[in-house]
Amino acid sequence: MALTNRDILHKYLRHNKRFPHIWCPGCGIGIVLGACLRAIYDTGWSKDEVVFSSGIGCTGRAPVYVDFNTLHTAHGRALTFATGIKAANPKLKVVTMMGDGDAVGIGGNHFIHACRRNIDITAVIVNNMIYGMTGGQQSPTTPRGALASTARTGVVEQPFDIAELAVASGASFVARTTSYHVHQMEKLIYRALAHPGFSVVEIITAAPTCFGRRNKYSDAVEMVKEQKAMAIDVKKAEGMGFDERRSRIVTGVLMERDAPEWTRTYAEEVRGESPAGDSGNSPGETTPEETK
Ligand SMILES: Cc1ncc(C[n+]2csc(CCOP(=O)(O)OP(=O)(O)O)c2C)c(N)n1
Ligand code: SF4
Repeated sequence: MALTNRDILHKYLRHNKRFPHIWCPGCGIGIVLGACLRAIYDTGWSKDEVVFSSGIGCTGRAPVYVDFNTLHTAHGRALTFATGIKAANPKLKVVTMMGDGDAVGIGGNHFIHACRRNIDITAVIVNNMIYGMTGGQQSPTTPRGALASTARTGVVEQPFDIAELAVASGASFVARTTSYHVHQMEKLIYRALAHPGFSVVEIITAAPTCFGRRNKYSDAVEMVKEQKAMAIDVKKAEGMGFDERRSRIVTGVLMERDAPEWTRTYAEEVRGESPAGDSGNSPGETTPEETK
């Protein structure tokens, strides 16, 4: 019998040892973590074959609370550790949860190269558009004009579009949603986990304390209502020009394609192993689709 949401959280959270958690009331990071756990449950993977890693930040705290093989590493280095683990043991299912600063600020170079390499890791990026843990400094995704502790009169730079950056850098599965769209979030994370290559799910996330308060949102509810209003499905956004797309949150799957996966290519071309090699979702192994 399938577990309820509550059972799934109890199955995977280190609730007896590590709680209470550090996240503010209304922060979307817990919503994203819950969706990750339900998606992992749906894959049928055992706790022992999952590696859950992060860098540093409020988002980076997530692995502390979950009962997989976990790594809480250095700011911006989540993908370097994840890459090392996947390279050493391609059978492991490696999931990395990062904040926007972790992923495309200090870790930006690692991010584009993980995309280019197309290594079979799932990157779940909580884009709350600010450096949360350190008190609200401008990040590479803070919108133009938004206030931050390091941008007292408003940000004067253009933000990165993380999902578009991932597509341009070569990631073979790229999707985006928001902390309002919880069911879509869970489905997209599941599809990313099932995808044999570097998969990215960017989640525009409400951070009421570090972004909302400074930018005059009354509460987290107002923030997620705005996400709902700004969201547009990727198919409906197809005819839009650059500026119009940038004024909305384009949601759904932006890229999904077959492409050579790094651990398989390495096994075949460097180690001389047979094409059926030992990458994460190799033929003959259990895939999420089979276990669903
Ligand atoms: C090398 C290094 N530089 C800076 C810091 C300080 N620091 C810790 S968390 C953080 C920002 C986190 O922002 P983000 O990655 O967006 O995650 P969030 O807290 O918003 O979830 C910074 C700058 C650090 N720990 N290590
Ligand atoms: S400081 Fe910001 S990102 Fe961190 S838990 Fe609070 S609301 Fe969330």
